[in-house]
Amino acid sequence: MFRTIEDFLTIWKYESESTQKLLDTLTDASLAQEVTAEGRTIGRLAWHIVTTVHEMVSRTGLEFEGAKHEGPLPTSAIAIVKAYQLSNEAMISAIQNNWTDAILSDEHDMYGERWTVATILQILVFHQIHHRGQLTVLMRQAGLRIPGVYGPTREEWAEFGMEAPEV
Ligand code: NI
Repeated sequence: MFRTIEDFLTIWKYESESTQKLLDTLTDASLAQEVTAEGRTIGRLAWHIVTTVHEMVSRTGLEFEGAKHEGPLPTSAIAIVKAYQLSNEAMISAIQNNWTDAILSDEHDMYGERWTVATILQILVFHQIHHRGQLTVLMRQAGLRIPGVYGPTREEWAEFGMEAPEV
């Protein structure tokens, strides 16, 4: 649980850079990749990660320019990457300019429940990690090179001239 804004920003810096790194490896052709007919495509899943930044955090009343949930699904990978970068930068600067640590205990209506701002930020992080994991699987199936997040991926071990260790 985040007790200071600085704690969140420190965690978010690593998490958002990891997401950015993953989105950077998307290609236009990969966006339509899906595993099952009912499942989200890569493009849809990536866009969900991007738009959640504004969708979730703006429920606190914080105002910033971010890619909108209702907006059209981009057909180019670079548009998704750019939208994430801009939404993220706008959110961080709005937080830095408007919030103090005391705000973390404010409560807001969230999806039929009452969540503190600290909880909202925690869920933002967990939600992104959850979908980033799903995206990683779809991207690997699409033949994309997967960057490591919490440790090297198979591709990165190979580039070190090593095999990924059995765990
Ligand atoms: Ni979701």
